[in-house]
Amino acid sequence: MLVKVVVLTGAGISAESGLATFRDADGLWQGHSIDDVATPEAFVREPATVHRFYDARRRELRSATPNPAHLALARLEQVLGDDLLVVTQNVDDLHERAGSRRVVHMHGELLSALCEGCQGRFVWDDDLAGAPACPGCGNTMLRPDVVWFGEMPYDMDLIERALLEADLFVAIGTSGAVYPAAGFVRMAALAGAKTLELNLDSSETSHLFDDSRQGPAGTIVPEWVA
Ligand code: BJW
Repeated sequence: MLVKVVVLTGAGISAESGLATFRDADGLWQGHSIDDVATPEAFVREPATVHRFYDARRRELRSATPNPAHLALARLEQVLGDDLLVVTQNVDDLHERAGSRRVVHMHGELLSALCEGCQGRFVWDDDLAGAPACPGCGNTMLRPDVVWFGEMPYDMDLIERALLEADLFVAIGTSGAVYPAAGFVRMAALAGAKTLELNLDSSETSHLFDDSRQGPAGTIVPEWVA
């Protein structure tokens, strides 16, 4: 019998594709902490710095490719179909490029721009600093379509419904430092799901999982899927 599986991914799954995580190494970008570049307050205070951070990551994403962990999840979707939902905290598009179709980007997407004037969204794969005005309303205050601290993550209703129905919850490459994603393991377990963590090392929430396996995602995710 097929089981309903919810997979939560974090920056660790894209590390072997060459994209930096948030809290490994010194956790800094050009001397700035994540709080300096990933809050609405930072964008009001220093929009140019915030744009430089996201423009640099958009450029890095262009040369990144999916790794064996993304590919393994796409293969799993071919087996489970609609019974697999990937909820990613990542703003990259590597799951989609690997072939996954049922992906929820709870922290938004790097290749989307959001207009603070009309709340319109449009595909944007170039630098946002100096970008043209919003095609919808002409406003020039465009921002990356991502979820910063203090903002509500996207699609929470859909995610919570999937967690309540899941037979298995798997977290891959996430430190468990940021809520509400860090609370998903408790929610799924309380609703009766088995829980599995696949991470390079122990995370802040490892103790909450039924099983926690350590190693690089590019190795341990394909092993789990096989
Ligand atoms: C590998 C690997 C390899 C490496 N293989 N693994 C106190 C208590 C509870 C909550 C709060 C609190 N104070 C404030 C809050 C709320 C706040 C929060 O959680 N703050 C914490 C700092 C405590 N959260 C929010 O504000 C959120 N909104 C919210 O809560 O709204 C209210 C609400 C209420 C009720 C329900 C729902 C909502 C919004 C959070 C937005 C986070 N935004 C960011 C930026 C997104 C845009 C961008 O990408 O720039 O999201 S911050 C950043 O952290 C990014 C990530 O998605 C997120 C999580 O990071 P992640 O993915 O876990 O990465 P790392 O670097 O932390 O970890 C990588 C892991 O991979 C490590 O464990 C490595 O070991 C591992 N790894 N290489 C496998 N090769």
